[in-house]
Amino acid sequence: MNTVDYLASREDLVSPGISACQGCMAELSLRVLLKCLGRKTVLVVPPGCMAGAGVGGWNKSMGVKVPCAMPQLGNSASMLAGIKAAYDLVDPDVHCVAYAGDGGTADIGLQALSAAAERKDNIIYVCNDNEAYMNTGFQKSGTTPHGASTSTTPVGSLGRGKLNFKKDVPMMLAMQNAAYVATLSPSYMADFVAKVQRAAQIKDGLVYLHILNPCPTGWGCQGSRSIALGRAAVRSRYFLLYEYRDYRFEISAPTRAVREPLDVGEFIRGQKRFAHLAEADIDEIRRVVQQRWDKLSRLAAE
Ligand SMILES: Cc1ncc(C[n+]2csc(CCOP(=O)(O)OP(=O)(O)O)c2C)c(N)n1
Ligand SMILES: [Mg+2]
Repeated sequence: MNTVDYLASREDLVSPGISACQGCMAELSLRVLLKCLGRKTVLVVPPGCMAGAGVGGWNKSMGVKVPCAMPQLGNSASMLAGIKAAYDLVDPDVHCVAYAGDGGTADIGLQALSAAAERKDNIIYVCNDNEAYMNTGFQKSGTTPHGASTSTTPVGSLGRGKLNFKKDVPMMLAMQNAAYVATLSPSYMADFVAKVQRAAQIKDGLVYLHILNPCPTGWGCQGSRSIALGRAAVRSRYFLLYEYRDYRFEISAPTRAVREPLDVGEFIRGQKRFAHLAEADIDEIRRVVQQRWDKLSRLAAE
């Protein structure tokens, strides 16, 4: 069955009326994730855009049609590990899933996530990476890219956006030998669905899925461009699609297909958070994009 027919045949487990922004890819990714995993899923959604949009519930009603709890921003993985331990006594096939933002993953919740990977807790931890603390007003996170203007890395007489480079959380989890690590983009749905289906089969430890979800409100672009931006991120090798399992890296088909990458400027231009960047700044981003690609290519060749 092709991806469109498959998704059309699956139940949408997210309520229709949640209040995410126009063009929010985090909402689309969550809908697809839950379509693939099905009703035998328990969700934790820490504070962030998705909880704020009503996924965790609003005015005594639920935002999703599966059990959903809101952990603290820093303890999604440990709370989920406890939930999983309890469900294992009843039904080990229930998927215990976290859908956490990049701030809650790369910064505040990193210790809990790393500990769950070490313990080999059989949970599915999904990072909704929109590259900043969006729900609270666009503060810089560990995964905000170099050069991006945010409310805590503003552009002015003292600053020109974020100075440091993006933390590479999926690579950290791979180096910790999590059971399955994958990077996903909602702009490449067939690849996205295949990875979630694979994740659902893993029984021997922590699954970490890292999704780059364009955020029109925070990135400063039109909602109608989200899918195209996600595609440009992959085609410029700004965001690399790959999987890790059993000490092996495999570059995924959409990234493998990029023979002549788009210039990363194609991804950057048109986003207000990068509007101040000069060509020399973009060169710096090009250099790191190339380094990351070279590193992944070497790892996948081993
Ligand atoms: C320990 C702690 N610090 C700060 C907050 C306030 N807070 C609530 S949501 C949020 C933003 C989270 O950002 P991210 O995890 O990237 O999710 P997004 O909003 O981008 O979806 C913050 C800082 C909190 N709830 N807990
Ligand atoms: Mg975020």
